[in-house]
Order: sequence, then structure tokens, then C-alpha cells
Amino acid sequence: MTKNLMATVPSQIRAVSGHPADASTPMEVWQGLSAAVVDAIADDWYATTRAYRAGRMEHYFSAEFLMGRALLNNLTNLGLVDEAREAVGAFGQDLSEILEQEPDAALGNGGLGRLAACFLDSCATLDLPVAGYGILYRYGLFKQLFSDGFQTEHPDPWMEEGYPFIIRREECARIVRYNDLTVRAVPYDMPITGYGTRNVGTLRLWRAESIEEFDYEAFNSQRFTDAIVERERTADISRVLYPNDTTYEGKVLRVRQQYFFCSASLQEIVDNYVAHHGADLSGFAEFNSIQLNDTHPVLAIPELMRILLDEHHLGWEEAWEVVSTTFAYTNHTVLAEALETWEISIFEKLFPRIMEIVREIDRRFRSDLATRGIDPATIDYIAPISGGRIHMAWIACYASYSINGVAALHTEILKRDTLKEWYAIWPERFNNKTNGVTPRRWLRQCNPRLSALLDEVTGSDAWVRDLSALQDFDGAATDAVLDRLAEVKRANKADFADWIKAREGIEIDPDAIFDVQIKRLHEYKRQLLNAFYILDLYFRMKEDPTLAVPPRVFIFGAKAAPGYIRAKGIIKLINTIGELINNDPVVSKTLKVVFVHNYNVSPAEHIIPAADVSEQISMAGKEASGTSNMKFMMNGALTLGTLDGANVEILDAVGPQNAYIFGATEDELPALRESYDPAWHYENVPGLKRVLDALIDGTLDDNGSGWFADLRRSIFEATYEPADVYYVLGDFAAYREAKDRMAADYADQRAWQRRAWINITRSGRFSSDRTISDYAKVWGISPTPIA
Ligand code: GL4
Repeated sequence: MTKNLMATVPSQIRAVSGHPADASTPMEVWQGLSAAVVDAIADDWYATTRAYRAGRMEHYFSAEFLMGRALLNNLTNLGLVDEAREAVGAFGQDLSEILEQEPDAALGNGGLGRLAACFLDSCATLDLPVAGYGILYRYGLFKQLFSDGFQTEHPDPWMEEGYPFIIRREECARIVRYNDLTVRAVPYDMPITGYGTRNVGTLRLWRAESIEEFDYEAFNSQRFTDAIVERERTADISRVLYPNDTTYEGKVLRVRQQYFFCSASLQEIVDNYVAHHGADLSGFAEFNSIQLNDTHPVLAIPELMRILLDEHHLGWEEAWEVVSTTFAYTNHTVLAEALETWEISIFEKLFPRIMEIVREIDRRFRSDLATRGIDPATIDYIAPISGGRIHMAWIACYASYSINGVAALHTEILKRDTLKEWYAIWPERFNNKTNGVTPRRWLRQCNPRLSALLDEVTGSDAWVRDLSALQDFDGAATDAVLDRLAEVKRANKADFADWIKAREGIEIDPDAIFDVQIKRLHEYKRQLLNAFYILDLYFRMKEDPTLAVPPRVFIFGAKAAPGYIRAKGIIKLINTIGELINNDPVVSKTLKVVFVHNYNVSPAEHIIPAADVSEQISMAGKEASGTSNMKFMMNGALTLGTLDGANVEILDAVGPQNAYIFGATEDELPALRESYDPAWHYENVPGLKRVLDALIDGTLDDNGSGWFADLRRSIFEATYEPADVYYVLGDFAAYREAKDRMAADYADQRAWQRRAWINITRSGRFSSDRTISDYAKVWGISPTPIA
């Protein structure tokens, strides 16, 4: 399969750069090496595609795929890292430097998009007939810079210099029709390699193009701008990823995007069915199932109805039978603002026929539920159309044969709360699929030192395909192994310190505790709680210079949605606290604060292997699952967290002695809230007054933005939400106690290493291979190896 990589690399580089390999730039070498990899897997990719299309397939529809970099991932999966290092070494290039040339494919906002990427990796590794479908955004998630500590956003034209891992399939283009616009959807395919298999899966990303490159009539009749405007209006559809995580703005363009990739993907899947099984579409669901990654692709439901009714002339009942055995829906958040609803007028403007179908779904839904004796108020609340809006989650729940949450606690909250009306009627549809992450990217590839140690201790690399195998090695933590583990972490931390020095210009001590919180900036994730702790610790040290404080580096990485001012205020606050501490001649000897700018997949690969402490401190009940918690655990960091999302299951896997859990639980919060008074905590919890006053007394400067005063107000005043809605002050004392204790415990290095080891060996249930094996049962698909 990959026999001639070494042989083809120099010529591929020459083809890209136009000069010999040893005279090419690192970027050109990256291009050539990447092209050689795609070339090497081409035959297997073709064979896999053919094999999958002939049988039952799962189609994963997602508006986001946060793929990150591809080259090292593919080399790792194909076992070609050493060969590639030699190949480029032969003409004086260093593989690490080559790899750093690659832009991140940041076609996602955060956890939801990255989960989709981990899933594709697992499907390929498990030889499962699954394909991903999404949008080829020209601009990925914005690039983040800091200016005076404020976030600024900049475009990320990630493919502009060429991207060998994505191949245009001109011949597979489709037409997508809106009432006011007809566009061509051109697919671009990305090969998805697996570890230790020849199967190569596919991620198909659609790009919007004009039917004609140019409206020549407009052009010739001197209406140059009209011709260009029309073309740009089409290109808008796949131009940019919406930078909001968990909240969405009600934009016509967003609905256009969603319909765009759903329609194009369905046309292809239906045509493939016809090619293999004939024109009678009634058997469609025997060969196809579609997973809806949250509500963004829910337009696929009425669109498949349209195709079956209008193009294949099925009757309504027959078509609905197909549709309701085809789709499965994953909910990824309980935040009310993320349950997408659209104004009827948007649907009417864009696609009246789809609107008509949604109205008919609504009509039949109402009569179906009335027959079941459901009360009119409930029917009206969960109807597809109500209050002048279309409720995408309700359409998904009605049409899907399976509905799942992404961690045990989250699924319970769905059943009890968010989707309780649905659970009451269709309990059998509900199931939990706790998230997972791929151990290829998040261990094998990003942490080669730990990976080598695991090979040694377990005697092979079998754990890379079966992470649960590590649990047999709990007891392997001899002094010799723990010494090695300590060396691995120390070396990773030293590498990270160099990386930070070069990237952020800050010196950090590799022997300090690396305490990390990396995730989107959102109030519910409570980066503010962490910031308050750091500021309090600073004041404690100023007050008592003899206080014994273990050296610590507080590391952050987070982007805020551009319109989310409070989240941007928290970024500015952390940067301002960082400046105060890092420039203090005394405190900076013990503490450092680093905010890694432009946090993304590839920075995470540098950060996670170096972490000691994993901050997972969302207010209980708000984080559906979290996935960085799993990546940290796999790399031997200890969790400091609330009983939220998958933290609950991590605690269960490692035991209470191997994690630091604090704070109010989800079932305690309602009662606590009744009598909750943040002002009481401000007055009575030692240190809190000083911290909150620092926001307004001139200690911390927000450059006149007023943002720090706003953060303070969010704690004390009920504005559009209750005061301190995320219970920051309520959990502060418990958080400080747990975090201080954790830092003190770090001094006993042997005990710490033993607990880190347990975190690694127990991480098997958080491999996305486990998650995908569970989904595969729901999907009714089985491994289809090509060799
Ligand atoms: C999210 C959840 O917030 C996150 O907890 C979860 O891990 C992720 C994947 O299931 O999905 N939901 C949204 S919206 N964005 C997320 O990251």
C-alpha cells in the first residue's frame, strides 16, 4: 500500500516547488510529503469507498468537523513517521519543522466539531462503513490575537496556499435549489486513515459555486457588478463557519448553509441507493442511516421527504416510514439558547416547498399526539411549528429512531428536563452515548514519549487500537515505571516551556505545576472562578510573603464568540491578572499566568502532554460532556473538577483518591439557589471581597472598556439572568480548598505519579473507539475490512 513513500517524496516535492527537494522551503516539503501520502493511499481509498457503497452505510451529517492537522495523523496511522523523518532528513529537513508548517483545518468551533473528527478516526480504525458530510468553509474559525489583552478576530483562510489532503470531485457535483438562488455543490473529499488497517474512510465537504462561472449576459450588457455580486452571493454559502458555540444567531445565511450540505449529501446518498438497489426507494433505510450531529443538519428530514415525495413519487406514509427509520439525533447541550428555532418567514423565503412539508409534518404530529391523549398545551409546546417559529430539535425528536445525549448525566437531564415530553411518549428512543476521544491523535501522536513507555510496559502497540487493554496494567506501576513516567512528563514540560517561550514570549519553570484550562470561553465553564482563585492567591502571597506556595503555571487557551462581550471581558481579565503577576518581581518567581493565543487543535497537542492538572470546573449540569477532560486523563493529568458531564464517569473510572472533585452538584443546586445570596459570600468568605473589589478599585485596568465592572455586576445584580447565575461565589471556597490541597499533594511526587498512572490505565472507556462501537450497534453496521 505505502511501499514507495520514500521513493516518491522527492519527486512530489519537485512537482510542487519546481526545484529540487534540498532547495525547497519547509512549506513546499510539507506540500510534497502530503501529496506523497495521499498518493500512497489512493488505491485503498478507492477500494474502501466501493466496498462501503455496496452495503449498509452510516452517514454522519455535521456542520462542523474540527480536523486539525492531517499529515502527522496520517503518518502515525500508517506507521510511516520514521520513514518520513528519514525521507526529509535525506535532504537536510527536520520533520518537526515541516509538520509545523501545516495550517489547522479549523472547520469547527470546539468540542462538538472535534468530536466529529475523533469519530471519523475511530470509524476508519474499526473498518466501519461510515462517511462524514459537511461544508468546506473557506474561512475556518477566526484567528485570535491579543491587543492590550483584548481578543481581536482575524480571518483564517486555511486553504489558500493549497491543501493536498482534500480532493475536488468535479464529477460528483450536485445542484441545490433555493427559491431565490440555484447553486452548484461541489464535493471535496478528505481521506480518513485508520490505525493498523488499510481501510480509508471519507469526509465529504461541499463547496458552493455558481452554476456558471459568470453571468455573461449581465457581464456583456455592462452590468459587471451584477455578475460579480451574484457569484459572491453563491460563494457566501460556504465562505465562513459561524463562530458561535452553543448560541446561534438567527441568520438566513446559516439556514442556507444547513440546507446546502443536507440537500447535496442526500441527493448523493439517494442516487447511490438507486444505482445499487434500483428505483424503489421504500428499502432506503435498510441500507442507509443518517446521524444528525445536533440540530444543524435537521433540514435533512424535510429534504429527504421532498426527494422521496416529489422526485421518487412515494406516498406520504411510505416516505415517512423511510424517513423515521433513517435518522438518529444527538443532542449536545442543554443550554436553551442552543436549541435552534427559525422564523417561518426564513423558510418561506428560501424554500417554500420545504416549508409546506414542515407544515404537513406539524399537522400530522398534532393529530398523532392528540390520538395518544397528549394534552393540547404539551402538543403545542413540542410541535414542529409553534409561536411562529420552526423548532429544529422537535422535528429531530419526532422523526428519529434514536435520540442520545453525550454523557450519562447529560442523558439523564435530557430525559428529566430538556426533552421530558418526548421521553414520556417515546422512552425507547432514548439512549446514552458517552463521548470519547481518539487515542491515536491524543496520545500516540501528540505524546510519543508516553506512547513508547506504554508499548514497553504492555509489550506491544495493541493498546492503540484497544485502549481498554491498559486497565490490565494498573499494577505495573513499579518504581522503575513511575521513574520513567516522571521523566516523560518532565521532558514534555520542558518541550512545552520552549514552545511557550517562542510563541508567547513568557519563561516558565518546567518544575512548576502546570495547571491548565483550555476550552471555549463561556460563563458556564467558569474560567472566571479560576481567575478569581489566581487573583486571591496573589493577594494571599502579597499579604503573607512567608506563605508556602508550590510554584505554579496557570495556563489558559480559549476563544470567545466575537459578539459575546462578557466572555471577552473574562479574557481581558485573565490577561490583566497575568500581567500583574508575571511582572511582579516577587510573586512571578512562584506563579506565572500564560494565555495561549489562538487556541486550536494543534496547540492542544502541545499543551495536553505537558499538563499536571486538568481544570474541568463548569457549573454542575451545564457541560454536556466535555472531551478535553478525557484527553488530559489519557496523558496522565489529574482532574480538578465538578460533578458535571463526563467528569462524573471519569471519577467513577479512577476512584475518588485519583481526582479532585469539589462544588455543588446538579441535584443540590436548585435548593441552594433558593437561599443563594452572592453578597453574603462576598462579605463572609475570606478573600472574596478583595478579589471582587480589585475589578473596580483601580488594581486591574480594563482600558476604560467598563468590562470589569460589568463582570462584577454579573455577580451581584440580576440583569437578564439571576445574579451570579453560574454560582461562581457559591463554589469559590470549595474550589480554593481543593486546588490548594491538590497543589500541596504535588509535593509527594511518587504518590502523584502513581495516581497519574491510574488515570492513564483507566482511560479506555473514554476512547472514541468505545463510543463508536456503541453507536455502531444503534446504526446496525458491522466492520467491512477491505484486506
Ligand atoms: C458541546 C458540549 O458543550 C460539550 O460538553 C460536549 O463535549 C461536545 C461534544 O458532545 O458538545 N455542545 C456544543 S453546542 N458544543 C460543544 O462542545
